[in-house]
Amino acid sequence: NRISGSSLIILFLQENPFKERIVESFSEDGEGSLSFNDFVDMFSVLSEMAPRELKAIYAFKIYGTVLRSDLEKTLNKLTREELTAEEITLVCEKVIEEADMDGDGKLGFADFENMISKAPDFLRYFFVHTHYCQVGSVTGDN
Ligand SMILES: [Ca+2]
Repeated sequence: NRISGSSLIILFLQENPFKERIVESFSEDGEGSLSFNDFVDMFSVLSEMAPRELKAIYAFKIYGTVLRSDLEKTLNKLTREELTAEEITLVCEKVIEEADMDGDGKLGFADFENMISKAPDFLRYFFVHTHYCQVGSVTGDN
């Protein structure tokens, strides 16, 4: 019962709090309209097979520099408040602790690259987590 790539992307765009920025990042005309080629690019970045560097480039395009408060807000939205405030704080602390190479307390491009090389699933989590939530298999996936 595999969901096709295009319906995955549509689900993802419907649910993702960053959808406008995501669409803008992939839109070649920069105005948020997606050509067929933009759509193909988007799917290849979202796929598990995408090179890490490409994922890092797009992650940084989409999310920009990430502060801990951004992470907390995103996690809250993505998990639909399934996690307690303490759990969210813990997860965010851990993410920053592990990923923040230069120790400035926020995540920049180098930190994204670092995160993705250490945990290739990290980005997948941000990209498709909402989808997995919908089909209820987020915990059963590991
Ligand atoms: Ca940093």
